Amino acid sequence: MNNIFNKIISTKEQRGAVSFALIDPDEKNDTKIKSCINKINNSDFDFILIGGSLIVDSNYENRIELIKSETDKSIILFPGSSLQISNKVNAMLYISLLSGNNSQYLIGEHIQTAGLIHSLNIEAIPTGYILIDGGNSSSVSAISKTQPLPSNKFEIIIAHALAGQLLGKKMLYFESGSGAKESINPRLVSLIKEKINIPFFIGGGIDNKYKAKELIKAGAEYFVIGSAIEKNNNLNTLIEINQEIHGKN
Ligand code: 1GP
Repeated sequence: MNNIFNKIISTKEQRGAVSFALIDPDEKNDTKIKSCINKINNSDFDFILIGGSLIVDSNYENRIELIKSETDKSIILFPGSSLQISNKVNAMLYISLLSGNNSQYLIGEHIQTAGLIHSLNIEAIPTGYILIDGGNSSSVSAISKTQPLPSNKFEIIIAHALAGQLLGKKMLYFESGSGAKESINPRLVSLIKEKINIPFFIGGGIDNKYKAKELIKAGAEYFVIGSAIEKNNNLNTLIEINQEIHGKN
């Protein structure tokens, strides 16, 4: 059962690079969900990721339903915890937080829900998640009670990535945190490309075409864009970011 994983890879082969629009199914976004999906549908994103740090109320699953009803893009869960597991999606990132050494997010949450995921028959994509300092404090760090890796310690970051690859993860995710001041350094992206041979997401703070361009030049192929979608009146920015990602400039 690798339908969505295969679709991600074949999208990369067809389009050069792949963009993932991240929506936080959070109460604060209730008034915005429709306009966010509208922008996502009209700016050439390839997939939708749904996830956030918290579940704040009982409407979480309803919001997933709403997102599904407003788009024909495949929807992938990017869960902040095992409480967010749902079978209303096409697949989920089975995320293991490799940085920070908190066993709860490395393996604990996974054990609690492995039986559930198995019985719901959800496609789970094993993903090693590596949090890197983005210049400001992040929700991931606060919730997981872990420190991000220093952004200038490339060797340490690569060691985490290699460990993830050796452990058999299908993908890696280099995260600077939602709304990061500094997104992943393009020089780090080039080094990851040199050392790692599994596909990897980059996310956090990618909010304009210039950042996307630098990251594309460095060899990034799987982009996650969240906060930029939530801002008002920015359809053009999203179109421009996707033009860079999909080589239309
Ligand atoms: C957060 O990497 C994602 O988990 C996206 O970050 O919200 O800054 O785009 P932004």
